[in-house]
Amino acid sequence: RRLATDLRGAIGRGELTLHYQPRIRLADGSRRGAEALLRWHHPARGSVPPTAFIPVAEGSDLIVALGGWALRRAAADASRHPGLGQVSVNVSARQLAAGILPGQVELALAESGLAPERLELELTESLPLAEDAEVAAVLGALRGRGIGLALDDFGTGYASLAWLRRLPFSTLKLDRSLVAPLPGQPADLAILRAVRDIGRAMRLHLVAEGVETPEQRALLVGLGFEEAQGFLFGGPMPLEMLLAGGAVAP
Ligand code: G
Ligand code: G
Ligand code: NA
Repeated sequence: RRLATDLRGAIGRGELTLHYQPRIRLADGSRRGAEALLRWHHPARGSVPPTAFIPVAEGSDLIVALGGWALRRAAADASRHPGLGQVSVNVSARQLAAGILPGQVELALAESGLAPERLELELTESLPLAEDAEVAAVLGALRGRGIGLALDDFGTGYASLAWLRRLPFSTLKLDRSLVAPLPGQPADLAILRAVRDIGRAMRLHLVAEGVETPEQRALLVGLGFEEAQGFLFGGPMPLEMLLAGGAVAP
């Protein structure tokens, strides 16, 4: 059977879960929040990695249903556990294009009673929406509600400066390909400094992704970065593990 066919029924059969990756403050290693990441356990296929099923879902409106489920689940988890901090949920451009995102967000907030400030939406430029004035209006309204908006995968070539300029982001997440070369060459540090300056000038939260070593952490602190995610602090993990302290920085 096709993966897409199985995935279509996965929500109803309760096969999806969320894992959470801690997002920490570099200054003291305290947890500021967590990114929700979908996990799919199929009875016969076993654990299907998101890199296998997200692209399949993105190929159709299936991602809209998955995204809606993730929003409701994450809001419910965050509402039940204030210690989770701000919860960041990945949003597909398709959810925006379908005009469904505002309703999904309002449903998740209303059902859970979560304060809008505790929700952040992560967007990556996977579809060419930047020209769409309607998208800017929808995102502006969400920001106006107090919901955070993060531009994800910044520096990969998909998440562009034009998007950053046009849309009301509150957070910039540096793709891990910018962090991986560290300590690296002078050029690698120059790029990070430039991104830092853009983030500061636009008053954005800057999050460095993919931090794996204490040396990388020290360099990022020295450059003035304030927040990070990465295996050094903890990978994606079940909620109970995160709440039990799996998030504490070394
Ligand atoms: O956890 P990692 O292997 O966990 O996730 C791989 C990729 O899958 C992430 O980079 C992310 O872009 C995507 N992903 C995970 N969860 C979601 C989700 O709820 N919605 C969308 N659109 N993408 C997700
Ligand atoms: O782009 P996004 O943040 O949605 O990607 C999440 C993915 O990144 C997940 O698959 C997660 O497992 C992976 N990831 C998280 N931290 C690290 C890290 O420090 N190093 C590497 N190589 N991957 C990471
Ligand atoms: Na993300």
